[in-house]
Amino acid sequence: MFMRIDHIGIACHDLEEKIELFSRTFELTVVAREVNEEQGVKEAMLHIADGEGGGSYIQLLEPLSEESPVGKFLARRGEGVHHVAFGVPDVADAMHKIKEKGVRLLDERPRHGSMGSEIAFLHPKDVGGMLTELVQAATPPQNVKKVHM
Ligand code: V0V
Ligand code: CO
Repeated sequence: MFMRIDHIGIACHDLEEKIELFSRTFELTVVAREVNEEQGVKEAMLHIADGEGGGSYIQLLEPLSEESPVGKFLARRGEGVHHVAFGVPDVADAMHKIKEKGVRLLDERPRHGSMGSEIAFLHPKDVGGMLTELVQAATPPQNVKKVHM
C-alpha cells in the first residue's frame, strides 16, 4: 500500500526561523510553500529525495490559529514531530482499504494537500499514537520551485 515516506510534518511556532534552521543544518532546499486555510497551516516543503510516485520531504508547519490542529498540538506538546505521511498510488483506494480494517479516518474524502497532492488523515489513537497522513502526489508536483524561497 505504501510506496515511500512522503514527508515528516514538524509543528513549529515560527516557520521562517525553522526553515532557516533546517536548510542550514541539513543543506535542504525549500521547493514549495503554501497557506492551507482548510488545514489551518502555513507550510513549507524541504526536498530530500525523489522516489516512486513522488518525492520525500520535511514539511514545516506553522498554525494559522490556536484552535487549528497544529495550534492545539503546539499548546499541548510543544514543537516537534506532528505527523508522518506515506505516499500511496491512490488515496481513495487506500482510505477504503484502511477503513475496512477498523481504523478511523479523519477525512471522509480526500483533501487538498501540498504541491497539488490529495491527502487524508488517520486517527492517531488507532495507529499506535502516530498521526498518519496518506498522500497521493500530483504528477508532476505543482507549484514547485528548485530555489530557496
Ligand atoms: C492529537 N493527538 C495526537 C496528535 N494530535 N497524537 C499524535 N499525534 C498528533 N499530532 C492525540 C491527543 O493527544 C489525544 O490523546 C487524542 O489524539 C485525541 O485528541 P483530541 O483532543 O481530539 O485532539 P484534537 O482536537 O487536537 O484533534 C486531533 C486530531 C486533529 C488528530 C483529530 O489534529 C486532526 O484532525 N488532524 C488532521 C488534520 C491535520 O493535522 N492538519 C494539519 C497538517 P489523549 O490526550 O486523549 O491521550 S496539514 C498537512 O499535513 C498538509 C496540508 C499536507 O501534508 O499537505
Ligand atoms: Co502533511
